[in-house]
Amino acid sequence: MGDFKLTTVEEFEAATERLLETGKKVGADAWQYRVKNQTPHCKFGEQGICCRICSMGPCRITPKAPRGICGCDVHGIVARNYLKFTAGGAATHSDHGREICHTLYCTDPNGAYKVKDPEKLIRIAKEWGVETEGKDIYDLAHEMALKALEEYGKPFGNQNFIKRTPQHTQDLWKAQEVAPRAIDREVSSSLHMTHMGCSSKPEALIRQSLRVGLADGWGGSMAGTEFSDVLFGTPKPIDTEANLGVMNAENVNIVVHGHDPSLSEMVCEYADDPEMIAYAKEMGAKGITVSGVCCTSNEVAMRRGIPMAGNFLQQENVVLTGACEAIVVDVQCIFPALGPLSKCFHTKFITTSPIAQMPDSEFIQFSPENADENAKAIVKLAIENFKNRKPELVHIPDMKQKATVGYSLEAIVKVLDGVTNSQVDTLGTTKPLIECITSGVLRGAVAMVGCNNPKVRPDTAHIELMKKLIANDIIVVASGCSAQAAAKAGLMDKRAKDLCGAGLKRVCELADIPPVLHMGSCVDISRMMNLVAELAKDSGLNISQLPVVGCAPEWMSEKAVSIGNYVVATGIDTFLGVDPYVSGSSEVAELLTGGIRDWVEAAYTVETDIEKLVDKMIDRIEEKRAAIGI
Ligand code: BF8
Ligand code: SF4
Repeated sequence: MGDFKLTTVEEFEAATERLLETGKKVGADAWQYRVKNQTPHCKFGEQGICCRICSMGPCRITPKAPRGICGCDVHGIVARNYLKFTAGGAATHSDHGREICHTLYCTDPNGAYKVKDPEKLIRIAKEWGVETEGKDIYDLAHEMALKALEEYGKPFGNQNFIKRTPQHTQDLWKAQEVAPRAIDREVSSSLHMTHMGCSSKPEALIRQSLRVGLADGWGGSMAGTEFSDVLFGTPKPIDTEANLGVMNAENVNIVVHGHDPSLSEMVCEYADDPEMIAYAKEMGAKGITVSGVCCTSNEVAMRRGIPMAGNFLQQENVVLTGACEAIVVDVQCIFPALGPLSKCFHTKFITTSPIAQMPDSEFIQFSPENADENAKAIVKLAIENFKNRKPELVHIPDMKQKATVGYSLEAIVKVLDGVTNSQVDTLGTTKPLIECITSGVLRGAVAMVGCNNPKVRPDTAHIELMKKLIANDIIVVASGCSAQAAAKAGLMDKRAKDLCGAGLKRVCELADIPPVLHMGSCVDISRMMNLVAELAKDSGLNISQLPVVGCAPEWMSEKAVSIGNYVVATGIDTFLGVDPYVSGSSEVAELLTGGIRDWVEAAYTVETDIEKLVDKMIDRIEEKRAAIGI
């Protein structure tokens, strides 16, 4: 292994402690302090048994008060809260997808946004039955953008992308009435169902939770992923680095944070511009370093190799380095704390989206029409801020790992093609991967996704689970903050193959891949859905029969619950390390962990003990193998 060694969570924590010391000097607040003020949490909220959807309430359910004023029982209240939570997540992912479709509509051969992957655009157009022959690629892009936007409000029919699933899945969804219709309709119907005096039957509310989740996973998120690839290129394996040490004390540091690549792509573009680099030098810096936090970081890491400064609970740390000239954000998962925190330093906190406006920020509204000039203005602002640094506050932890990222479905199919000795021409199929699984070289796969959450020691669950899975010859595909946890630890370094069981190690060597594959941001969990759909079709199995499970051990957001619902509804058992506010209702908990299996052939497991969580996943994978006789 040479000098390769994983970075431990203890080392992450020591680095954070040192940064918090800097914070104390300037009177900065941090989530580590706020969490103490917020705990213990409200028990009613934790169990999901508080209802405040009408002004007769809030009603809280106790043994003495088993029903709200309207007569709703605890099961109705918990299920309603769960559906609202899911709808929030589905709306958020899908609105991101919508923005991408708008950007696609604004593509112009001479403009800021171009079509970088015309083949993919043509492939999706053919899939949707759109004539491509002899059409100018930009005309096609505009036509497809309109078609994609129609998916949000189509009056009839289901999401186009669900045709990618095996027929069995489509039949099941139809029979169970969970096939997703127009995206906006599913979100609206969910909010209609949860209005005062509508649904209070847990089965109906949970069924709609699956449906609105599917509108996200096979609708809005998938549009986000697919058309981002068309716009910015389909990711291919690329080398990068992860953790705070990617920031450079001698350079102007710009940190991009959020989710929508339309902004970050442009910022990266201008940060690379020789004119801007010369300007940075003029201002006393050696150059410009762009790094990222959260999913926008995943997007630009996958396509440009831009280094990842950290994940969700590390967002304050980038400012605490004292070396961040600008933290530029778009939407989602952005701490409002960044406003007051940046005021303690010289950092410019730049918000750019009308969707995410925050106090103590500079708002530079970003749109496809002004992308060029505003990205340039943002980069300039950061450069001009370099001189305002306080050298005595600058400390960047010397901590980073190498990572190979960029494993889109297309890339995975390509790299794994070299693994088996199959004589048939398997190019373009997942058959080599299936052979690895059926032969037992790989036992199965786990999709590790989701956030950090102070309820779990940050990153520990992600890293410990992955270590045990790969040691057991289970390949891991990761996205979102889970992927960044893996990268920070070193699990996306190809040398991590030495931590694998013999089978996975061999696959890593033959295919020249790390054991944990970075599949992108959270909307890119749609890539994982496409992967399992292809695996099922190529193997002749149902998705639910594949030895594959999903896991979100440190999740926190509404989006994560929406994801969980579409992953389960697609037929993949999903393991959660944090309870989704449903413990107050035995009926809802039972439905989610068991009853829905009768509808969609998969269900949730909630387990807060990490050791038990990983063992349960391995057991489930082995059960699935046994059931299909491999
Ligand atoms: O969409 S994993 S903390 S950054 S919600 Fe957010 Fe969670 Fe990170 Fe990306 Ni996903
Ligand atoms: Fe209370 Fe019913 Fe109103 Fe909810 S809908 S706040 S349970 S009266």
